[in-house]
Amino acid sequence: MVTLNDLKTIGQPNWCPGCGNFPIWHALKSAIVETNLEPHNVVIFSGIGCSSKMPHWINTYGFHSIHGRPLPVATGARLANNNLTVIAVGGDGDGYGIGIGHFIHAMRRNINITYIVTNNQVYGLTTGQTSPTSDKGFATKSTPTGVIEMPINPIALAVTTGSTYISRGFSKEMKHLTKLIVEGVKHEGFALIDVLQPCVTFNRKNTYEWFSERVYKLEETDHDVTDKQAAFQKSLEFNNRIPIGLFYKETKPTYEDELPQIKDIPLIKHRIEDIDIRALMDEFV
Ligand SMILES: Cc1ncc(C[n+]2csc(CCOP(=O)(O)OP(=O)(O)O)c2C)c(N)n1
Ligand code: SF4
Repeated sequence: MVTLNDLKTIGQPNWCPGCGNFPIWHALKSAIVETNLEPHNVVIFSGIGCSSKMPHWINTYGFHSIHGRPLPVATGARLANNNLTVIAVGGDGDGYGIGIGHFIHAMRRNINITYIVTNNQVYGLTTGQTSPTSDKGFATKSTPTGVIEMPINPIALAVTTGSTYISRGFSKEMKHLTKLIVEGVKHEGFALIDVLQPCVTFNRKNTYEWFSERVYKLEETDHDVTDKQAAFQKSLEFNNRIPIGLFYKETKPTYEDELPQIKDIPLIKHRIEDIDIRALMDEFV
């Protein structure tokens, strides 16, 4: 049995005291323990940002990539060895800004990756600039008179671009978040877990208190997680009431399932001597 102790690293997180990344880190480790995933079969990919330092502090395999690129690197790993559990982590700037193209294409491919976005609605690591999910009017050092654009709605985007597991967690609800991650990891296909993650240093608007006054759990309503239209309707709620929990879930073949080359045997197990290329050579040479 895997324990939390097995996931301990020598270093400890250096996030600001009270940062919403701490409960996400704990929830991810608890989810690995709950699903009894052996650390050597798990790879956590990240981009660049405060939350992207996470792979350094969980004793699985990890890859701290470049800004906005955890998903393409994770996709490569998953295609090379689809026996691995592949998890990607990054901020809203990382995934919904510079990396948004990768986000959309990973969802429409339905590649089997769990993607946790620590959505603090600001750039934390670079000391507090506006992000793609900052609320309209939010004033930062990069937008001193307030953001003009409408924020990206990641849940709506996920519903319309084919993600087969779409959820939102909240840092203050760690057990609830753990359950979302457990289900996301077990899900066969692309799983999005967008997390409301207070940045206590650079976002003084979307605080723990601000979210606590607004969040409610979808599972405590009559929301039907198989109803795409209902999921889209719910995705539009982000004002006085903010839903958390599972918005949508669907079963369909993953990208890997549709590739006969790797469906049954992972690419890394193919032996070059087993591949007969004579017919191909005859055709082209
Ligand atoms: C190509 C590139 N552009 C810009 C940067 C500078 N940069 C580093 S982190 C970051 C944004 C961090 O915000 P977010 O992704 O939301 O993560 P957080 O720090 O809030 O967790 C930026 C713009 C970079 N490292 N690489
Ligand atoms: S700057 Fe914000 S996101 Fe980064 S560690 Fe501090 S509180 Fe967390």
